[in-house]
Amino acid sequence: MAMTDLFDALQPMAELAPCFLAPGLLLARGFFDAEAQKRLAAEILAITTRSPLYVPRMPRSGKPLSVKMTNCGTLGWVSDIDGYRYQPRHPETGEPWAPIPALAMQAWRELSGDPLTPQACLVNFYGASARLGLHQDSDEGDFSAPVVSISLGDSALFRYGGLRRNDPTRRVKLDSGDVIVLGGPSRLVFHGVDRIIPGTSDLLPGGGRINLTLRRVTKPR
Ligand SMILES: O=C(O)CCC(=O)C(=O)O
Repeated sequence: MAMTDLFDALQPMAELAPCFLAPGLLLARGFFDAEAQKRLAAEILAITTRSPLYVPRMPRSGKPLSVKMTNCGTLGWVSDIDGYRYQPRHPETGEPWAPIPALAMQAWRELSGDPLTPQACLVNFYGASARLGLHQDSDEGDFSAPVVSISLGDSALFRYGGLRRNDPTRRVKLDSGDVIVLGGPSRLVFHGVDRIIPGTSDLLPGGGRINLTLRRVTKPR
């Protein structure tokens, strides 16, 4: 086989092989195939009928975020005028969160390297103009477990930097089915979503993007 043919044959595998964007920051492209994306998206949409998406607000100012949120798991992350926290019930309905879907748990098992199960799965919904500013995921009581972040629907421009807000940043496009893991030295890197690219996926009725972040919240006893 000529070198160029070999390169062409290996290219799709290379594109799908998980790769590190930085130490501890893993990108698993196409972790979920089209069928699994459909099943997971349908489960999340069903969860939003039980635990409706709501508009989170910034602590103190009460300014609304452009991303809508809900959760599944035993704990859910909420943000309102009183601050950021994890709680076992939906802030508007008062009901417990639904269990985390099995497919999301599969991503955690296969990619996190953590033997325990996540307690929280934050569900972010991005409409065409939503974005998420640069931040750290630091409200958990245990940073030994990574954050596993699943993308579904329209592609997003994901920005990541270092451990200080002013560290240089880079950008990577995340497509539906991609999974990112922030662990080890990258567990607390600043990251955010500059914007989504509307019309890049027909997975979600009406378009948009869903991101799921699985987290272990408390230290194991
Ligand atoms: O939507 C994303 O890809 C990132 C979500 C995120 O940064 C978060 O939920 O903390």
